[in-house]
Amino acid sequence: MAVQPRSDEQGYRVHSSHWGPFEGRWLGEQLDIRPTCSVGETPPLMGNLVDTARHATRVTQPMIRSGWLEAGPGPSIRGRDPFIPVSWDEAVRLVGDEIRRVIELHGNESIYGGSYGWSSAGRFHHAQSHVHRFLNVAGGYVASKGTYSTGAAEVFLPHVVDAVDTVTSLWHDWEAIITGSDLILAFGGIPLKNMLVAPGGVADHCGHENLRRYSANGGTVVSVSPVRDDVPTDLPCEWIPMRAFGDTALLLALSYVLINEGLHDERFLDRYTVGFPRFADYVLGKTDGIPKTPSWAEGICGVAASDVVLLARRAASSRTLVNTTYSLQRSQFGEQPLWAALSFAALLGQVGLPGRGFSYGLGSMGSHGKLPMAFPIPALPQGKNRVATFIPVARVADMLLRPGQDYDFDGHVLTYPDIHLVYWAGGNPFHHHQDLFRLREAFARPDTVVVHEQYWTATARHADVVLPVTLSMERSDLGAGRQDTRLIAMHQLVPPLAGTRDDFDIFADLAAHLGVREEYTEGRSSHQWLDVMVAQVQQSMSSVGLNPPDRDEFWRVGGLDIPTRPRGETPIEAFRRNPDRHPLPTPSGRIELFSEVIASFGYDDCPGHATWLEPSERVTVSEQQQGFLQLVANNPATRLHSQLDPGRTSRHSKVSGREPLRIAARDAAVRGIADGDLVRVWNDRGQLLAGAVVTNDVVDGAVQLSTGAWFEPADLDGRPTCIHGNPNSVTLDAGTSRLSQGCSGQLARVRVEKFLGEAPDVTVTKHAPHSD
Ligand SMILES: Nc1nc2c(c(=O)[nH]1)N[C@H]1C(S)=C(S)[C@@H](COP(=O)(O)OP(=O)(O)OC[C@H]3O[C@@H](n4cnc5c(=O)[nH]c(N)nc54)[C@H](O)[C@@H]3O)O[C@H]1N2
Ligand SMILES: Nc1nc2c(c(=O)[nH]1)N[C@H]1C(S)=C(S)[C@@H](COP(=O)(O)OP(=O)(O)OC[C@H]3O[C@@H](n4cnc5c(=O)[nH]c(N)nc54)[C@H](O)[C@@H]3O)O[C@H]1N2
Ligand SMILES: [Mo]
Repeated sequence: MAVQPRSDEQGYRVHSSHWGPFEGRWLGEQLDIRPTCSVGETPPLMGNLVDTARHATRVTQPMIRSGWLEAGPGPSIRGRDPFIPVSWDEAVRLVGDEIRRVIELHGNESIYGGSYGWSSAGRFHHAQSHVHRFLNVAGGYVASKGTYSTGAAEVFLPHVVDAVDTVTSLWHDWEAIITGSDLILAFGGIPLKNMLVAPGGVADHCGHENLRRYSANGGTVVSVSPVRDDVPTDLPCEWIPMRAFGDTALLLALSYVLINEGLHDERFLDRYTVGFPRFADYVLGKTDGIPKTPSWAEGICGVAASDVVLLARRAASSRTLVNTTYSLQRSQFGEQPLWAALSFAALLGQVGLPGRGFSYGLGSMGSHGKLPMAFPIPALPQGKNRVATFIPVARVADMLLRPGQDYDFDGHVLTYPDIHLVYWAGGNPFHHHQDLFRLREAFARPDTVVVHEQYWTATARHADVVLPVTLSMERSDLGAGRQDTRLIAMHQLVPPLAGTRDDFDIFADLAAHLGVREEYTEGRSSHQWLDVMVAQVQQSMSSVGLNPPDRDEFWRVGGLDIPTRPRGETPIEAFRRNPDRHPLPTPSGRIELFSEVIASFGYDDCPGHATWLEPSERVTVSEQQQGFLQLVANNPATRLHSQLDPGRTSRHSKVSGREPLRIAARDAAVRGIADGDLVRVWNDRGQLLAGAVVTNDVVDGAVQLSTGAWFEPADLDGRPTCIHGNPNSVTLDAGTSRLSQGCSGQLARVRVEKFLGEAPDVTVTKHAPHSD
């Protein structure tokens, strides 16, 4: 597996991205890329790097919204005024003075610096680390907690089984799965597109190969999903087309069959779980009069009752792994499908056997299923935040719209702070948040919005101050995923675009303006910080008995291999061996099919055991007959989120210039929609235009439209419309439940029709906004 990236005589140098390392050579306008330093398949996302470094949508100068410059800070509808270029000195003075003004008048608790987002892959030039470190030396900020990725699971899973990190990175590895199981019941599939990506990048793209080996070894992946290609179509995987939102009902019915047929493992349930009797009473209908039978579930999930019975028996007679992708919990009541899956896996009695039982997130990220590195890779320390107030990350619009209002979170009543200044670096809330037209209203509330961006994203367009930053490939950095095999020496490949600066240098100047430069930089330049981080890695290597290369050799060779931790006994295997000596970190030390703690909170949207709750966004069979469709807004195959949307791979996937929307042939036919047609997708919250792809790869009643098309709001026939196809124009902005308040953007109820009007051209991915 040791592939040696190198900087060769033809001018190729090593760099990395969230979708893995590559060698690049700058040709003046374009990048020539060789993916030779990663193992396995080349992610199509590489194509987006080729022609975007000098794209017309780059921000090339500090820009100030004219209304803010003229009228001064204050609430205002953002996203309309032209921008006025200013010098860097002027920009630093304006932003520095404004931060000081806000702190003096309203305190640090009026600055929102959560700044959620993926930014770029390097360990040092990591925008969030910098913005947090800067705001910390400036006295602190309101932070965000959790992620859009797994917000519900992060709060919920520790109550009933273990921390998300433990479950995703320590419970299961591919080798054990390949040899230890012969059936993966994959809720949300194991999508290849998602395994090409991880926060620190992926040097070893082994997902497809591992699934191939799994099949070759006699294993079967049964994907339960509204979309066929959530499992590789070139492998003999099975697809159970299920209506989205159907998992909880299906899993309760699978549990019903086990209990009804005496196939559940009572010995396991007695020894390793609590709450089975309460759960069983509910499943059998003793508590609410509704037995969760296969025919009951069929009415919700669309899987034939007879197939549910067969699937339950098959799971009971196989060496089974029940896997849940992140997507399941990124929708209303997202805690429930996870709890139902964990409960079903517990009934099967295989939890804690290698490669079997319950898993969360396999297929959602390139890191899962791999062993962690033998030692941690250094990161920029963020310092200490003196402000204790935080919000669950996906409650950002509520926070801005409802200062002073109380809300529930994980057994606590919290209060939204009154935010006057929003600082964002390395994220795109006008891509990632739900109900974007509502977010526009929310972004009208603060006095000032400062954004560091490389491109004129919708978030940059909704700022008062836009500070242009360098691309990852315009600077040097270090890159590594936590569960990967290599530390990448990320060489600068492209000269920085004139007018742009590194986030670090911008914050260093702002810190100087506020009199805290030394605290922020610790007297180091970015190159000196990189030297410190390389030295830390060298030290870690020596401490595990390895002989590290010296600094120059590291950069010359383009990286170094990092050993993984030996597998050993996993925490869940230890628990199975001896649950008294190795209890789970739950209140009972056992898997909780009923949680006294959660029940004690009294939340009707997250009761004490896995429960079928009817989501308001679910399209029922009768609503489908009335013309509603279930929108599946999943993560894109052609991009990472919204990053580099104008790039080659993303651009080529567009249909009639808009984001592709896949619709089942039958649903298209009744609407007179043909392949390539422009369609209008709408509900009460807003509408969007997309390009139709008619297919048999989505279940009837669903349409699939990935996230990430750059949001381009317009007024079309009096309705707020994204003319480019960002699904968050129509998604619901509400927490998964009062317990976790996670993002629930994956699924929405919409109507779709052929668009017959005059469609404005998409401009957001073509050029910068108008400036004076
Ligand atoms: N409806 C719906 N919505 C979703 C999801 C869903 O499934 N459905 N998925 C959610 C998930 S899982 C996630 S993680 C979020 C992702 O949401 P985000 O992480 O916000 O999305 P990105 O497009 O990665 O945004 C990163 C931004 O940082 C900029 N950037 C890159 N490098 C740098 C840098 O070095 N410095 C600075 N200053 N900026 C930089 C990029 O240009 C880009 O605009 O979306 C969420 N939204
Ligand atoms: N190429 C690429 N890879 C990525 C990302 C990206 O933007 N692009 N983003 C990364 C990030 S930040 C994250 S958090 C992960 C996200 O990982 P996930 O959340 O797992 O990814 P998604 O693609 O949103 O969803 C996976 C699949 O779940 C299916 N699904 C949707 N609703 C339901 C449902 O109700 N039930 C069932 N059973 N299935 C359903 C959809 O068909 C979808 O394709 O992906 C990571 N990987
Ligand atoms: Mo995510």
